[in-house]
Amino acid sequence: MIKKSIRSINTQDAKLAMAHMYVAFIALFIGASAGLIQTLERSGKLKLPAGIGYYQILTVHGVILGLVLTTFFILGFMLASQSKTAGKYTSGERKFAWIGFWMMTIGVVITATFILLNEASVLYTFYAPMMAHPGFYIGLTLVIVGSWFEGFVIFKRHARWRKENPGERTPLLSYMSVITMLMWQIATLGVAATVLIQFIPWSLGLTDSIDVLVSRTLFWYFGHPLVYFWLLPAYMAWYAIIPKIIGGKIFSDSLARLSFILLLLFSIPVGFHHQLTEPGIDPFWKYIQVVLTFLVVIPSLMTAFSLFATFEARGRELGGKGLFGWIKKMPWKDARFLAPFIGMLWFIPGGAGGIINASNQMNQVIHNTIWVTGHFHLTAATSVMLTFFGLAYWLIPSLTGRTLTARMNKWGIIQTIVWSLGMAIMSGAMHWQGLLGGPRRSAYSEYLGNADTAAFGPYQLAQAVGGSILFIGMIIMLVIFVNLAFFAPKGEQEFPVAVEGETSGTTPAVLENWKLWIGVTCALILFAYTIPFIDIIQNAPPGSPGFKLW
Ligand code: HAS
Repeated sequence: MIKKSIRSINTQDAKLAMAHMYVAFIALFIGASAGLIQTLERSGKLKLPAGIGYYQILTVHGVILGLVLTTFFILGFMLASQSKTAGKYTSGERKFAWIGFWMMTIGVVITATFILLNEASVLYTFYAPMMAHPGFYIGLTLVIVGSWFEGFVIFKRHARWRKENPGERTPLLSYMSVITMLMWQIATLGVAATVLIQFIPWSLGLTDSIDVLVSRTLFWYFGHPLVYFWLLPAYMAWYAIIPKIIGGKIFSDSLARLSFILLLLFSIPVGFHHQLTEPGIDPFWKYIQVVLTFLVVIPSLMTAFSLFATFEARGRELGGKGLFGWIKKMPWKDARFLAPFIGMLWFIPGGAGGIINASNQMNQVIHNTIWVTGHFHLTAATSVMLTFFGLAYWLIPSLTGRTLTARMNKWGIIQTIVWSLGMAIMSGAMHWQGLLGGPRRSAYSEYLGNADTAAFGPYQLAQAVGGSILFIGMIIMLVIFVNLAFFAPKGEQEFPVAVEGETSGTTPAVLENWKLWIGVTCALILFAYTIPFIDIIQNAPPGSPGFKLW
């Protein structure tokens, strides 16, 4: 008998979420292929043909993976989660989300075109005084404005749920989506300001100089919350989905909400920790932002505590004995669990590396070295990406009305192992080479013939080996994606959403007081940025004429 295809959420909403997934996985293919080319080029194993430059490939890699894959996957996942837990969107809301989706997609095409034409090889941070073609900035603006449209849909759906269910606790995944998008909307104001007020007029020739420090400060005002924008959806999965997959319950709904509130408060006023070595910013304000950075570590430690509690409680329920007996009771053969769990494990060294980065004195050692590249390949490209892959194993079939077969589950396990192995080799070598002073973002990384730096050879080679293994991991992931989207047997795949444990207590209503939390977020931002920003503008050196790439 042919099984019927049953989608786990409203069909129209599922199509909307899937549209995001298609773009995300095409981006994975393009971006990860650029990553392989880069490691081979850096290690001297490949000479790029046809005048293609190292920085061009690096820009493709950073923009397509860091900005496109993440944003599309995250929005698709959040729309699906909200539709599942708060209920379907109205046709008006859905239309608004589609407008956002198309704006983002057109923006990506415009940006990618100028990168491919080698007129925007400015990397994903597009630091002035490097100047790209105006099309690059215009495309990025469209991506951001499109994402705002989708953010407003998420806010609207949440508000509608509250109106429809007065006095009730809101669905956790919808609440978390609102916080993630609030953080994103507030943070992207910084990048929108620098692009609209500084970069676009400058690249169009309307102004003849740019204030470099203002542009970098506005970028990093956005850049740190950007990395939490990647992390928070992984935390959504860790808090609210993984407990269901292991057959357990959420340790505490209030703790989960509180940690998201703290991430909202502290992830924005910390951008200076990316600028610790930069002149022109008063050290006092760098110190204040480093203190705030250490505060943003707390919700991650709360998350680790909560996850341990969930795993241990479930493991003991299943008969696990002793301090670590629960580990044996986890569903290791389920790719939906294994991939995110390995992601969590990698977040322990990844997070420790972040704490090192944030410590001023140690930052002087690692800043602008390939250690930093190692750090974000552990946090973003491993913890977050393995969680996203783990989500895809059930999310894609549940959106397309198909099922995850035992064979695809096995491939998911292989993918997790391959990805971890590749990343351990590549990121490990990056960390080590960084400690020895190996620079990041340099096309001249080989140092052939230089007695001191020729020692980097083995590390570069290890990165090429790790990068090649990761490329294989990416291909396996794409095969699984295509199978789950188009070929897996029709049927119904569970959309796992956990409920909280009986002992977790009631959730305080103050956690849903948006005026309060938005107010405190703005106050903290004003406190951390107002005086140093005025300082930067008042004491600005003459603007830079810039270096034109086109
Ligand atoms: Fe970072 C640079 C500081 C987290 C990404 N970071 C970057 C860049 C990126 C990035 C992309 O202070 C480069 C930007 C560029 O291009 O220049 N980072 C931190 C700190 C944290 C941190 C303090 N970063 C992340 C995350 C990222 C990310 C997350 C992406 C997703 N980072 C920095 C600093 C720099 C920086 C400086 C600038 C460096 C420079 O000079 O350029 C913290 O949020 C980390 C807190 C995390 C923890 C870990 C908690 C562990 C958990 C797992 C529990 C495991 C379980 C399983 C339960 C404290 C939650 C256990 C099971 C068993 C069996 C054991």
